[in-house]
Amino acid sequence: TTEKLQNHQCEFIEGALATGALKFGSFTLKSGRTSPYFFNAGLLSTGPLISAVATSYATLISQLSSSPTSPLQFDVLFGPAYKGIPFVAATALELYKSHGISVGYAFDRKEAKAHGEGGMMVGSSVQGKRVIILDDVMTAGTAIRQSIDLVKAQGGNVVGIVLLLDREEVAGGVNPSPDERSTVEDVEKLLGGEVRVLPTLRMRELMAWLEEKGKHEDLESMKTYRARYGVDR
Ligand code: OMP
Repeated sequence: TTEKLQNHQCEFIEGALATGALKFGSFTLKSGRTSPYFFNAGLLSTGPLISAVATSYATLISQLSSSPTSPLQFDVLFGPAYKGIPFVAATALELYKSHGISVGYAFDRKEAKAHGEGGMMVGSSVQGKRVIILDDVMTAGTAIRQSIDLVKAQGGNVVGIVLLLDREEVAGGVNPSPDERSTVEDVEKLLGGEVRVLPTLRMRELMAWLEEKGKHEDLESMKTYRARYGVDR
C-alpha cells in the first residue's frame, strides 16, 4: 500500500481500536460475507470519540462546501436512526462552532408514533431541502438505500453522502458476479451521477495503518478479503 495516513486518521483508528469500535478477527457481515475486520460505530460513544467523529465529518464537509470547483451547498444533515442520531447533532454543532456553517439536522423514527406530533422524521424538515446523509459504514449498500428512499419520500433532495468508513467493496452478496460494480458507484448512479459518496476513512487506510504498525497477519487477511470483494477506484 502507498496510502499516506493523515494524523487525525491515525488517531481515529487508534481510538476506535481502544474502545472496540474497530476490531480485527473474523466477522459475519449483513451481506453474509466473512470479514477480517468489523467497525461498530455505535461504540464511538465517549466525549473524545464523538468529538473525533464530528471533526472528521465537519472537516470533510466544510472542504467540500468551500471548494470553488464543486460547491456542495446544503441545508440539512440527515442521520439514520439510531447510530446516525448523535453523529448529525455533533456534526451540526462542529460545523457551526469551528466553521461558521449553520445547518439543520434531522433523523428518522424507527417505530411509528401513534399520537403527538406523529410522522417518521424528527428535527429539521427535509421537505424541499438539500440534504447530506451521514452514515457509518457502507458495504453492499442496503442501509444507505433505505436512507435515500426515506429522505426522498419526505421531499428532500440528497446532494451528498458522507461515510465514516468505506469498506470499498463490490455490491452483491457472498458470491458477487465478476462484473459486479462497486457499491459506491451503484449508489452514485442511483442518485443521478452528480452526487458523490465520500468517506472520512477507507479500507485502504486501515491497511496502511496495519502495515505501518507491522501487523502482518491482520494485513494478509485484509489483502485476501480485498482480493475477493474489494474495488479500487
Ligand atoms: P450494507 O447495508 O451492506 O451497506 O452494510 C452496512 C451496514 O452493515 C452498516 O450500517 C452496519 O449495520 C453493518 N456493518 C457495520 O456496522 N460494520 C462493518 O464493518 C460491516 C457491516 C456490515 O454488516 O457490512
